[in-house]
Amino acid sequence: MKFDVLTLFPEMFETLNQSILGKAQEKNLIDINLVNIRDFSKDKHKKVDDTPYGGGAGMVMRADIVYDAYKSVYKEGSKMIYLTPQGKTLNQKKVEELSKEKHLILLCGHYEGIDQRVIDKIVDEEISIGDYVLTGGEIPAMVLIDSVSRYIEGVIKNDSTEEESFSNGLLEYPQYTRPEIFEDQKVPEVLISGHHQKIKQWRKEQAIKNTLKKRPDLLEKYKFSKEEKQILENLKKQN
Ligand code: 58G
Repeated sequence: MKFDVLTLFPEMFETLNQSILGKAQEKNLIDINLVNIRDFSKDKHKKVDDTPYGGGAGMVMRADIVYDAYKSVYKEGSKMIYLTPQGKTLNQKKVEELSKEKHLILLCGHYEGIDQRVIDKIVDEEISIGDYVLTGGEIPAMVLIDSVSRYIEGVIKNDSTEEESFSNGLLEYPQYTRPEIFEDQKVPEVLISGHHQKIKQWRKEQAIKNTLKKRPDLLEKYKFSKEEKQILENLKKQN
């Protein structure tokens, strides 16, 4: 998967060279290319923004400069995404969908945003990471790159994207590691038992219990198997 990021602040993306995404880049599983929009300014002061027509506070990024930056990376089949609070909220389903694209171009705005004419001309999809306003689209772009990269074959070990939260529609079961006793709390007995079938059953029960307690809204859409319905009924009786 190739990501081209159009931004005024490419240095902000250095954090993506760490940890799992750093490894994924070294292995060429993902390619993150940063394009500094300022490089496309023709102005001697490298200005990229101007005052809004009609008046008002702040500055707006110029359409022509953003368009030139876009043309430097666009190929047929590229998907162009603008990170904006006006976009559709990102969720795990959308993340999985985006992971099937070959080339994503991510447009990061700053100041009061970008001239609407270039957005209308080049953007395929507007995406938001939640209902709040940020100073720039860079952090949302990084959230998108991180979440999408986890679905690229080889980026994370094993097949853990399939079992985890939101992919199956439930929250995760709790995890434990050494020491076996921490501040008088023992690791649940079943996990040390070696009974794989029992462990599986217990984890499913914990996942449903967790979801019922913390995110009951998720259960409304969830398609329960017969076995899971039984678990849910038993949990409801216990409370
Ligand atoms: C209003 C305010 C419209 C994404 C700012 C456009 C981007 C939040 C998100 C903007 C963002 C999000 C300028 C700064 C976009 C531009 C950018 N804020 N919730 N801010 O994903």
